[in-house]
Amino acid sequence: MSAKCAGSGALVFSMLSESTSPSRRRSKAGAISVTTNVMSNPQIINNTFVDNVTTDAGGGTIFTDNEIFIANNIFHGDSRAFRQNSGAAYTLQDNNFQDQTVSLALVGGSDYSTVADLNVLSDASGNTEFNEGFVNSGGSTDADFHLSDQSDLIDAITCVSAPIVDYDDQDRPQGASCDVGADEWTLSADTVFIDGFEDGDTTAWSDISP
Ligand SMILES: [Ca+2]
Ligand SMILES: [Ca+2]
Repeated sequence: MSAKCAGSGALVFSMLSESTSPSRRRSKAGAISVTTNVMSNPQIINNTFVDNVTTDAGGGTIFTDNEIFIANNIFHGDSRAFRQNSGAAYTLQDNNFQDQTVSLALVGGSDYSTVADLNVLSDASGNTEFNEGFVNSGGSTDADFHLSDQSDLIDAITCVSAPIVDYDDQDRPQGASCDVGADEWTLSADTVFIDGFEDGDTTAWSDISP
């Protein structure tokens, strides 16, 4: 799991509206654009979005003119994760935000830059700003956006809205509850020591004899 998208078009969720220039629409939506009357209440649940920047100052990773339900997602490194347009009804629930360069969300014409401010809105709740603890959030060739055992997002949410399998086709939940994002964390089958000792990682071990 290492796909990243800079600029438009990781996934275009709907047809572009005839009244909106396609190029302008793509510049406003880093990943998903939802236009009016395309479908009833689309749901964006348990995804991991990384570096879906927009080229338009009024854009967001998700840009919507339509009612939308957004829950349990990771938004990392975007310019702005969510843009509500035209007063569209929305739900922002149990999403995690990190490293947005403009704001977390533009709602009702106002930018919200912290989850403390965002969660005051009646249609936003449980959103967090934890460190995701990705396996490797580095360069595009070696990035791995699975959760590591150090992630604060493991077992962080309920499973009420969550899909029953994760990105890896593993059952969800693993452990006590569901994880935020596309990956449900689990120990790999060949893991013996959680600190990676059997793979040669001795950093967690002391070389001082008792
Ligand atoms: Ca879990
Ligand atoms: Ca998994």
